[in-house]
Amino acid sequence: MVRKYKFGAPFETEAVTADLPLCSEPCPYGTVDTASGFSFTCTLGARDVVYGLGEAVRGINKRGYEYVSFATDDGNHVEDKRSLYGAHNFVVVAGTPSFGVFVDCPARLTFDIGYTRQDTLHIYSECADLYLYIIDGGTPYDIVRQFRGIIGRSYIPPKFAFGYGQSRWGYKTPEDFRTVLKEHRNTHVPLDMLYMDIDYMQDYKDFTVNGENFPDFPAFVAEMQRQHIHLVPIIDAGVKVEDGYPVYEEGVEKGYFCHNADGSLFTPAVWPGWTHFPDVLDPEARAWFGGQYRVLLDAGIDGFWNDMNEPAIFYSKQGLADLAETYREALPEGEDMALLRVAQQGAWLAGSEKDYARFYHNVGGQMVRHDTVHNLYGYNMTRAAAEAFARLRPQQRILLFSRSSYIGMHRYGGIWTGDNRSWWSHILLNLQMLPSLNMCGFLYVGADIGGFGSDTTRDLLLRWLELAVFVPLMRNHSGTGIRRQEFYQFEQPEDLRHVIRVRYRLLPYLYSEYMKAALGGDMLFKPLAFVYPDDPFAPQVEDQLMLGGEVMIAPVYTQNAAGRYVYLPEEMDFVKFLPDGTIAEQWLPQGHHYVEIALNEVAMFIRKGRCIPLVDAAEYVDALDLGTMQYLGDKTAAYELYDDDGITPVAE
Ligand code: MIG
Repeated sequence: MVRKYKFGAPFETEAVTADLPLCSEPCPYGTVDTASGFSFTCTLGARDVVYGLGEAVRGINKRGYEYVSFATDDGNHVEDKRSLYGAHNFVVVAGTPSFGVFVDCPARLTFDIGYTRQDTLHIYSECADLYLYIIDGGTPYDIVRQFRGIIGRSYIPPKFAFGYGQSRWGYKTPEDFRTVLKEHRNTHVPLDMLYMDIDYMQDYKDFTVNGENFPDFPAFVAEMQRQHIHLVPIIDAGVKVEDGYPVYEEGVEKGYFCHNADGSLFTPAVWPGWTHFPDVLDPEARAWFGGQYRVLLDAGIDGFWNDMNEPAIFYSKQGLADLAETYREALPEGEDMALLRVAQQGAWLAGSEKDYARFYHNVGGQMVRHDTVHNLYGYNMTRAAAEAFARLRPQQRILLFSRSSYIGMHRYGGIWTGDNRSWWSHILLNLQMLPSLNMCGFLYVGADIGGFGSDTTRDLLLRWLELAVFVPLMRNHSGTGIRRQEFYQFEQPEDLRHVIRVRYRLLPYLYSEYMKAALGGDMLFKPLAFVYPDDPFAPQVEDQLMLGGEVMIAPVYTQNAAGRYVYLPEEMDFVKFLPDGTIAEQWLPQGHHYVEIALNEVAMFIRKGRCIPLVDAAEYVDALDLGTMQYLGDKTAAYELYDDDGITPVAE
């Protein structure tokens, strides 16, 4: 059962699509206090597990730390980070009984999950204008499915988006892209997507292409398409301030950018230099901004990634003015002190709270201060694009994912989890975020394989790929200036080829399970305890996941390991894709096992009484041949395959 409560005058985030009556009875599972701000408090049983929060650090069980929903551009995803790029305010307390809490609040919100007191869940915000949803009835998994039922259907990407993609901040010229493609095709390493980072643009201007490097961009897009490659350009939130740039000029003229309290335009600096933020919370401005994607669609583009939409701010004009003021004040104290204070304040300029409280959105004629709706920006930037695609390309699915997000955005696009590092711990973090994201409706998700920051190593990349083989968004991406990490940069590239090819062998299965999850309001990745609710050990498993209805994954995520310990809640078929193309299968009984998994093997487990389809690998998704299908697992079982043309939008 879902109970909806209203406090104050909430901002309509449109996270929830179901039309629910307001509940007037007291909240059954916790104490709500709105005397000053909002506060929800409840007691946690000694063994209760708390699931949820989507994109956040730490484990599948979120208990024992404090998390803050405030979309933040922070590329240092260490354990004590309270905020990442998204704000996903849904948790499920698995106890007796279990219940779920969704706080639909677009301002800063804190989840103290047994942090201050180990037996207390405390959710609070300065903002007291919000909707609260309390969900109960059944297991944690049942509660998640009820929640998914009220927030609308998850985004469905085109089928090609389940292929492998190569990305790098630094690819600039057509030659750069051709080289990557050639390396893949020459050695038959599958590839469906090449991602274009900010360097394809003219001076970092959205919806422009560098004319010197790409004198005929549509021809280049067509050249790539002939080789079955989809180019996926990045779009940033900030629109460059530059006379003669039509997006800037039209946005100013029509009043579509965010403004200061005095009505002047808010001017943050991001990659293009001075920019304005399109006011995507205003439906008219949103439609206008979405319409800008058309120039790239018309060039043949069929996929995009939306970046910097927390929105990230390097500094603002007003922030610089404050800095100058600090400098002026500090000068009499002597040069050293002045420099110190200037340096300190300079470091605080990026993503500064002050800036987020300086600018306004126009929502139905009302001035809404940004920090009160901060977490909705990436959501609505992505919604702008998706709504435009529905208008401009009604017969076609377009690939779309975003860095920042809020629940509700899952209907419009996927997400990637931002600037991770080439750290072993980030393979595990990648795995642990998957079920949490799925709980919040985000199914088309993935992390930068190999790590965005820091120098990667061959073994790290291999192990990461061996997880990513199962993850919908499979993209190798890295930052500029660090070690290159395309598969062909390493010795014995045939091992990397083998792993990537396994993805394509499994692709019909993964697509089928993805579609079933999207159409059925289900999770693709589940914690073990969701599937085995009576298993006493399952709630403690933090490094294995159930995938779809048939599979369990348990990747190796430590360096120099020849295998790992794994827990089987029931008898399972231990499957290994060996580098020579053959498959080893071994039925293992319920219990704890040590399994050997070499660096160039992909391992997975198939549940008792289940089987999965498998096809021959191909170099791109369209070349997969379902005629080659065979089955793995229990050969007496049947598997119901979902398939479609992968491009026609699926009617709701
Ligand atoms: O400030 O476009 O997360 O994937 O390569 C960095 C350059 C901006 C951040 C994204 C990353 C991308 C990078 N961007």
